[in-house]
Amino acid sequence: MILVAASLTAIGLIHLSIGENVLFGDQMQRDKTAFFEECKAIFYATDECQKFVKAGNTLYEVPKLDPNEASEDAIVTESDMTSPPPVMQPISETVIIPEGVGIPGCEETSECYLPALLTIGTGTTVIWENNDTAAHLATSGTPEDGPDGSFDSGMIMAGAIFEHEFSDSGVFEYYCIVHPWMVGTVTVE
Ligand SMILES: [Cu+2]
Repeated sequence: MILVAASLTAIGLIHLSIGENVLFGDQMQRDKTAFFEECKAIFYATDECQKFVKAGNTLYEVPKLDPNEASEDAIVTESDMTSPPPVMQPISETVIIPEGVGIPGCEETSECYLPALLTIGTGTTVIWENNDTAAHLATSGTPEDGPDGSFDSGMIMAGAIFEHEFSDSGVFEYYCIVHPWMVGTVTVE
């Protein structure tokens, strides 16, 4: 509710400032036109009126507003429209399979995969990196119910990696088929 109110206020302020700038620019133009009419009435006799009879100006031409005087809002809007869209960077997260997890014990502290609980956004690629001397897997599912088919690394050899990109949100449990005490969860938001 507060956020909505704040953004409504912000929109209101933006409208106000745009409105004022338009009025301000309009007023400037009116002033210049009035000044030109005064000069015309006295046949450009004063020094201030001489700018209307300089070379390049016709007698009936009102000098245009200097582009440098254009409001900052207009400049910002223009550059926003012409700037290229942001480039999406590939996002990845690494899960380490630590040394020694082929022997039970790591499950007591939930350290068979590091981190065992990983939360990512959709489109993120998770890289399992096997730092152990034995081969391991990262297979979606649970030791109790078996593989669920979302992803399966197959054997990740010592020193090798397995990558999987998570396109859909959800909670993905996984485990190591040959060392079923090794469990982890990827939560995709
Ligand atoms: Cu294993």
